[in-house]
Amino acid sequence: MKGIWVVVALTLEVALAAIPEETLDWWQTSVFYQVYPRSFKDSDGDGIGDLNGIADKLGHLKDAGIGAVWLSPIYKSPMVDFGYDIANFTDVDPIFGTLEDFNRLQNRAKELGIKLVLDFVPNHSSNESDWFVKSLQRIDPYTEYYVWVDPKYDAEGNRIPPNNWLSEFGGSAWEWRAERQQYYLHAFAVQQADLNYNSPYVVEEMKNVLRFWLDRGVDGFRIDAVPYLFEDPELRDEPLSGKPDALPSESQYLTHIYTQNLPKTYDMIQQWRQLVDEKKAEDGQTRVLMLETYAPIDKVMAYYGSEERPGGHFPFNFLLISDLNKDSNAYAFNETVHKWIDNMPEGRWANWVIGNHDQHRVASRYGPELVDGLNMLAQLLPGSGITYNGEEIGMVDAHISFSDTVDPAGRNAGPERYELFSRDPERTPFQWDDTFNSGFSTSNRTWLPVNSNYHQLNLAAQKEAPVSHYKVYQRLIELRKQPTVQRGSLQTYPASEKVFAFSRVLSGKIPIVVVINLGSETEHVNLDALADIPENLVVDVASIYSSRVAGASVSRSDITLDPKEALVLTSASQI
Ligand SMILES: *[C@@H]1O[C@H](CO)[C@@H](O)[C@H](O)[C@H]1NC(C)=O
Ligand SMILES: *[C@@H]1O[C@H](CO)[C@@H](O)[C@H](O)[C@H]1NC(C)=O
Ligand SMILES: *[C@@H]1O[C@H](CO)[C@@H](O)[C@H](O)[C@H]1NC(C)=O
Ligand SMILES: *[C@@H]1O[C@H](CO)[C@@H](O)[C@H](O)[C@H]1NC(C)=O
Ligand SMILES: CC(=O)N[C@H]1CO[C@H](CO)[C@@H](O)[C@@H]1O
Ligand SMILES: [Ca+2]
Ligand SMILES: [Ca+2]
Repeated sequence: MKGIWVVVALTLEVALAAIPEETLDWWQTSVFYQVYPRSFKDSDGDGIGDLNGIADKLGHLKDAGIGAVWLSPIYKSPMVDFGYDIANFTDVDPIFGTLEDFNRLQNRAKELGIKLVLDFVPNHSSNESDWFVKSLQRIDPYTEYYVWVDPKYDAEGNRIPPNNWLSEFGGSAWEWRAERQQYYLHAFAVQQADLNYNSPYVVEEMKNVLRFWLDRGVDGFRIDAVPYLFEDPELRDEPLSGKPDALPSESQYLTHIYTQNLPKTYDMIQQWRQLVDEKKAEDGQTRVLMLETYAPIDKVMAYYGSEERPGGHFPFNFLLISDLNKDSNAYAFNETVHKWIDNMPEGRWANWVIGNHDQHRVASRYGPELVDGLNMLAQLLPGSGITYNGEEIGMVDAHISFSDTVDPAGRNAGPERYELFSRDPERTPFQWDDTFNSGFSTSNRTWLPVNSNYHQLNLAAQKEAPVSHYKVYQRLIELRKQPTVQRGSLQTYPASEKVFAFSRVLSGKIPIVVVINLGSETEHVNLDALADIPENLVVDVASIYSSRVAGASVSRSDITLDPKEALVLTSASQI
């Protein structure tokens, strides 16, 4: 008797209400697909991906069922940080093409019904930008465009930076410029000078950047490095983090209480939201704002804003990256899913990210056998699904030697420690087929090497194969159109230490259950604790090494799962 009560209480505790019936907007029902332009498709044989290449390959995204594309930066840039160092925010870099190419890409996307979202990188510009060059010379209104500060002097009278702040890419965040006899701030590379948001000119300039692209018809923005917008005006030293494995030159050596998530940042985001909402008021079409905010959960949630002053449509949910890995058990998965859902302000929309161009690939972090399971989580938990290019075919990190390393975060760390910081392994070219350079480029030298596993692992092969990561992915995207996935309630259930399950239930609709064996042993579990799930279930889609096929029967009360097996179960043979 007691046991039953425990189960019931637990079930009530973890069930989350269904979303009331209403018309969901495009950004809620779409999958967002991040294209890293340098690595997607090279159309002109210079070894670097470009806009015409993306336009050529939009058919793939349509085939996969993608509703929206987010392009990493395509703007004019010296490419020190591969486009995140922007010299002109309203022009396309010649490496990627021209504004006309951009128009063509946009028209092609419209034809296919795919929304186009751009990366907005507000924290810094390239030091090669016109703005910086004029600021260096104190030409107004550019004089205060950047965070310029007078030097300090040590006991021997040597000039030193104004405080201990560190760059994300290693070393002091301050760079001396003799021309101004001042230091400027750079939260990232020396060539990425932080813009000064205390200058009303900068605030207006960056709003004009948003207006420029909105007027050209983009469907929204993904905003880069949001926490870094403002810094402590008193320039106080940051405290030591005490992290044992961080070197004094490395960002993690400090706790970033004076350089990240300052209160003014939230206000700036709300102003940008107001700006995109004004555009929406013209034609009723939502322009989305997605925010990149690596931060503690309360600070992340605050970026949703309030009902009166909304912030982003959503801050990215990086918990499946930051809080879990291949060793996490089912209780940790349960906690992590709840960490987002339970902390999210009421009435807001969730999202699930499993990778991007800054993180080792999901297949490498969790092991290739769990890729389908992770895609099931990202696509079938409540909220928007996000996919980084290559995740749909289970691409893995490539090994890149130090001499081939081009990422400043890796180069700055040096040959001993570069593998801890380099983001090159997750940025290698997309693996289209088994022809030269995986069909990415005809060049003899691609900007990063193509992963040598491309002969086996490529999209064309996965389209041919009866069972593949790509086919699982396609089916998951199809399932997202079900009302149960769009609006159903969520109940999570760690069925054993190694088996994580969740259900999505909507009254009058077919329920969906996902069950994943995270472990390396066979597991026997029952899912009787899941409410409103019938005893007789059928497999809708299974992870690729599963011995089960679509349509196979499974009983709720007695399931045997192979190591790493992941299943989507429903109550009908077809939905
Ligand atoms: C950016 O590029 C556009 C188009 O080439 C040009 O009109 C504009 O003056 C440039 N802006 C800056 C700040 O260099
Ligand atoms: C930008 O920074 C790099 C690295 O410090 C330097 O070599 C270059 O001259 C700078 N460019 C300008 C215009 O200040
Ligand atoms: C799952 O997580 C929720 C939220 O933290 C918690 O209340 C519940 O007890 C967890 N379930 C189990 C079985 O650990
Ligand atoms: C690439 O290399 C091959 C073999 O080394 C050579 O035949 C070909 O001409 C090269 N192509 C280009 C564009 O350099
Ligand atoms: C995921 C992402 O876009 N990361 C970017 C955050 O911002 C820095 C600086 O602009 C880039 O280096 C990262 O790639
Ligand atoms: Ca090219
Ligand atoms: Ca800043």
